[in-house]
Amino acid sequence: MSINYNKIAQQLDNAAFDAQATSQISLETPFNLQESYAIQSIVMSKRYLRGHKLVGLKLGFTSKAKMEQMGVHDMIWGRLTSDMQYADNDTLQKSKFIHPRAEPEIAFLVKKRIDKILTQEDLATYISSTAVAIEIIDSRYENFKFSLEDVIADNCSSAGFALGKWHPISQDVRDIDISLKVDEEVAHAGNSNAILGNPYESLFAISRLSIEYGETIEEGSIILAGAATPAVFIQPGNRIEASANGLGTVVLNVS
Ligand code: OOG
Ligand code: MG
Repeated sequence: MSINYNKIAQQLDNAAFDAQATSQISLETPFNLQESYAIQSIVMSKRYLRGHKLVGLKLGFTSKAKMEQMGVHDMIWGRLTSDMQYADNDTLQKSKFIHPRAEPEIAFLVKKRIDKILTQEDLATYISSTAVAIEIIDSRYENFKFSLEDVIADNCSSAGFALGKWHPISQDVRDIDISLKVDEEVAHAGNSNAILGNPYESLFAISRLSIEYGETIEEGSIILAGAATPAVFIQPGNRIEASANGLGTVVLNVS
């Protein structure tokens, strides 16, 4: 059976645009990993045509906590665009989303276009800074239920993010406590080493994947390493705060 990539991409783009959940695609039309990234590319090209700019990449399912929460088994990557970015202490309107969830993340800022698979020795050359972040994920699928292929096609549920203050990359982000508070109560707490052993591994992984998939990572790109803890559903009135030892905090308010 041949797959209509554009039809699937349109279905996902409509769901995001209308903030209306859609049915899980793979249940009707099975597709493989390569095809899921091809569909993600088409979804993104529709967003670029609406004026959204590519500002970075994100990894997902880099921790056991996230894989177990969502019932999947492998790392995924997606794209971050300009419209997704919120300032620290901004307010986001829940009605623009379907069923948004928040998770604490570690972010990196790219200093030099990445043209090789990075190793620890390359960090200071290619990465300028690191920060704590909140990621907002909002699966376009009903009940946040998907296969690995479904979620990749849906740009890995990417919907928003806010960054704390940038710190120099010399600030070590290995083995630090990271937590998410909702209305002053800790919802989830974890350790940054839950992310692939340590968050730098996410950088090494995305440098490899970007070469594999032909996506360049330009200077100034933001990279999200993937959540170390499960995500929480957010509701109007919530104040969401992520913190990481040595990196400070970042806040999003929900209206
Ligand atoms: C997919 C996004 C996963 C992460 O940090 O693991 C992700 C999802 O859970 O809907 O962003
Ligand atoms: Mg994430």
